[in-house]
Amino acid sequence: SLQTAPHPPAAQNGVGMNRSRSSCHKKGPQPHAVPRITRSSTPQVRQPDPVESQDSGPGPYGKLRKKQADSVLAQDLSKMSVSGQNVFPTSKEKTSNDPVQDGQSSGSRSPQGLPPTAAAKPSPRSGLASVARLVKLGRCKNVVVVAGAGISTASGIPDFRTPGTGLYANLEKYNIPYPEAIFNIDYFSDDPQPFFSLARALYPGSHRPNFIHYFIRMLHHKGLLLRLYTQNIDGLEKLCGIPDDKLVEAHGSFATASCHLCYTPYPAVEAKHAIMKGNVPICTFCAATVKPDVVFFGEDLPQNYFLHTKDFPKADLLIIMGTSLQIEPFASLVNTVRSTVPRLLLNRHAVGPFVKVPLRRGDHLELGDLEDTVRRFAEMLGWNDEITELMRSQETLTSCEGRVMSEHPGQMETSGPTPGGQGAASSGSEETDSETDSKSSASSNMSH
Ligand code: CNA
Repeated sequence: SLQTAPHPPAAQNGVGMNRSRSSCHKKGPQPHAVPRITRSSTPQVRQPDPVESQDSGPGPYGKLRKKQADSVLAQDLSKMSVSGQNVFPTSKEKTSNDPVQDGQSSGSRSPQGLPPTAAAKPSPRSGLASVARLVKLGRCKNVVVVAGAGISTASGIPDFRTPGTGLYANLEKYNIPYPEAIFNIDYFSDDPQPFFSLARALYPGSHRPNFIHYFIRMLHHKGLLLRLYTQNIDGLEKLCGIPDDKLVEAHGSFATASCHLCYTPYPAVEAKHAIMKGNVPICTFCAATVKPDVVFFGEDLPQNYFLHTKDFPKADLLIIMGTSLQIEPFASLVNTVRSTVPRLLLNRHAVGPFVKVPLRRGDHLELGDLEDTVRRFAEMLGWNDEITELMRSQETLTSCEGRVMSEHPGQMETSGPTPGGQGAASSGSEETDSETDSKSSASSNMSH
């Protein structure tokens, strides 16, 4: 069973406080037995690694499977090696071309933290290629993806921590004393404007999903996606058509809104209109400020977050993309897959457990621009054309929806509760996932 996160360290520096939506009786019967976990900006107690005891499970690296391991696969994955970017460097290539040494490319496990050139015998394949082989061999049928702001930078949404472009580097316009204040519920209570100005930039509508989102959707399309755990609040995962039951928006979203004090639901579309116009939406029940249901520091994560207790032990591949793994409980979550399950980090730099060398057996990292990396990954899997086609058909679908919406405003936008009941979901359609795409190919990059 899950532990509720201890008092968030964020609270120590005035960032957070434990507030329970459930204990505030948001709606209907709730609390006591309901497990809670709150969002925190710094690592808390690490969640236990379920690991060794479960190694005999039926996953691709379980003892059962190990006995019948294919030798090429074993060569790829169990050798302590670090590889070059996609290709094994020839003797003619200089050491400085070694991407891991350069701190900017791919690798698998390096023994005893030795530099790549001193590693036992380098694998002829990069970590990315090794994982692609696993997928192609049908060894990964329960893929869990953990994603962060880096998957949406290609859509034009800045992340938090990238120097220069990240939101944390551009805080002047928000007029806040420290970066996390923007998600501090006390601060919001006092002055909602900093968060509302960020919200105006992030509100779904002005950004489109990019190739990375559609790659994840393709994992689902192929029946391989167990679940996507995203920290993002931009709604692009839904917009690209990943269905609700495959998605955990762990930090909430703009799809619903409620009073930040009494949690009385408020129509999301009305909250959006008020915020976009620079007004403050007011709770009809207690007159406090309404906020979109984005999870602030110290607030409870949504209930479906607890699916992780089943998903992570079941995963046979973990892909971590575009996150600095600075926010708990996500940072610890990646340690809860079985120890023999491959973990692939796709990011600009090593983060979380991937910082430590040697890497855990089965850990792979591919460093560089995420969209480039994912395109190469898709290429290795032979999925590029399908993804392009999926993007084309989904973008056509959502632009049709957009037209309907502009003709009948409010009809498709609200997915949150309305005073009279549930609004219609605006998430992407799942229908194309159950059918073979037969539409004509077209289009290149639709990420903007
Ligand atoms: P972060 O701390 O800003 O980390 C982002 C990570 O992605 C960093 O390690 C970057 O190096 C990496 N990255 C960014 N762009 C690229 C790229 N093009 N190629 C490769 N790597 C890249 O953000 P996290 O997601 O780790 O932090 C979680 C916060 C951020 C969540 O609470 C979100 O709500 C919040 N956030 C969300 C959005 C969004 O919804 N799009 C935007 C900004 C912040």
